[in-house]
Amino acid sequence: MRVRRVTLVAVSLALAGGTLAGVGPALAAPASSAYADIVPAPVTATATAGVTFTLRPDTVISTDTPAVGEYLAAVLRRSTGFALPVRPAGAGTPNGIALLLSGAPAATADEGYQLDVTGKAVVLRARKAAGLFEGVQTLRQLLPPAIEAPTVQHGQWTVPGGHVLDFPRFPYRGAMLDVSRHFFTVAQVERYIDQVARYKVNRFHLHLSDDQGWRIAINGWERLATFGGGTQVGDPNHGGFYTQADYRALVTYAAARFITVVPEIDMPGHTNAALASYAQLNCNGVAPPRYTGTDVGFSSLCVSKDVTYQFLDDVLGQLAALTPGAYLHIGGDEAQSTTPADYAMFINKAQAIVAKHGKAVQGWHDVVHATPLPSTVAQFWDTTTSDAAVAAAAQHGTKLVLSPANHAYLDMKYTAQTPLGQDWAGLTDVKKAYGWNPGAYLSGVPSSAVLGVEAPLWTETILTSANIEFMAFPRLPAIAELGWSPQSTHAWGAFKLRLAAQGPRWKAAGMTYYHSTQVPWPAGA
Ligand code: TNX
Repeated sequence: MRVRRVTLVAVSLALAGGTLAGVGPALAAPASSAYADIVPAPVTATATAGVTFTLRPDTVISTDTPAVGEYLAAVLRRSTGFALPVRPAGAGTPNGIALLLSGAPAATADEGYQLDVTGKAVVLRARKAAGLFEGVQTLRQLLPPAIEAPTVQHGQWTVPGGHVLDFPRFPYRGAMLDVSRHFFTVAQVERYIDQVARYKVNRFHLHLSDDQGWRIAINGWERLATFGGGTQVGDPNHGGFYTQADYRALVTYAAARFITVVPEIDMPGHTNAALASYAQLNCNGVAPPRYTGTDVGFSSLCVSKDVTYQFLDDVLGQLAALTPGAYLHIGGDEAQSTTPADYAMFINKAQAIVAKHGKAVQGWHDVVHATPLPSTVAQFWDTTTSDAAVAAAAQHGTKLVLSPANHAYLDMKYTAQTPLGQDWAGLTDVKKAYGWNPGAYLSGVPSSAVLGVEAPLWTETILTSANIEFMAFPRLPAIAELGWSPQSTHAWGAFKLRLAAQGPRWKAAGMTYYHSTQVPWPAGA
């Protein structure tokens, strides 16, 4: 029998000379093909017409990477109710589902994978366990949406035949959650980590301290958490904090999803919770009251006191010991009550302390006004596309993570009617979230200076997991796709169709999302 291979993704279309804007229904993938619906868009994906793999109760997951095999089995068992035993990979032709660290092309590098689905087997190959994990996320999207349900469903669990070769455009694909303005429990954070992992996000930035609450226990400075953690926006009586064991659990949970936690202690501004907890951190020796409003830029650690640097050494030292990732985020944004000279001196000292504890600094892009160490990463958050100081730093070797507030901030309202969120950076519906190119965004900053992208979710107006999901979906997948997919796949017309196909998956998973009118969601999703 002759097998018809339909090339689905835009890369191939571009090679064929088609301009992406001109891709019409005739060239577009068949609506029925799940290979056209993968988010983020893969490098190449081809469906094999007439071929289907069917998951059965006794389908074996054979693998040389049990952690990823067990992860996949756990995802699939929830909704199928199947046993799906996980076994060591044997010699010979794989059948069932095989996850293998052999035979993947070099192009798959650290996080890429190759997926082949035939009538007999689903074979996922990668060079690293991270690649198998990302391939598993693709495999989930090739199964029917009900696969995402938390309880057993009746269904035909089929995967259409085909081939995927895939690897990321950028190494840094991040999501940030502000647990300071409102506190979120370990379970709530884990729920969000699971949701972002589906879209191949590999960094989780935790904004652990701000004016309204300090959220991590620090030995020797107990009041930071017990007093400074006792408030949140609009609530002087409730807050919360993570014990060091809680934080370790989050790091472990993320690591099992190949996500590195980037913890942030914001300084020298955004520190009222610390200043309220310890009078000696204030230049005048007087602790201010705790703060539950939403202003920014009014607080500062006392940059001229020795105790400030002892404090930094203790906090950053303990955080470094708890964090396997290479980076500690020191904030550095909106330090409006610190003079430029004091700011630069302070950031330089903080960088040295982080380095002493064996880590590198990530900071909001304001840190380029100090003297960035070669390892320092600057995270761009402004709404402009040109910033002379950032461009100069990039030319001198500073690497950038891009979170332009008018595209990537998940706390911006979608429309004027959105009940949650802010609008200082403008209204951001999903087309705008998606509508930029991280490789050519900032003038004077070459693509080679860009490590990747991050979607921050600030939580002044966000109180629940449903609130998080409403603001993150569908925009988080848009930012994740900008970080993963080749620029040649970038086309709003195709992306909105891929997003639409995610709706039923989110619904099956019990997630909340914003039904943007820009996306043709299927009926009932
Ligand atoms: C700006 S831009 C902030 C946060 C706020 C956010 C609200 C930046 C690094 N900081 O402190 O929560 O706007 O949208």
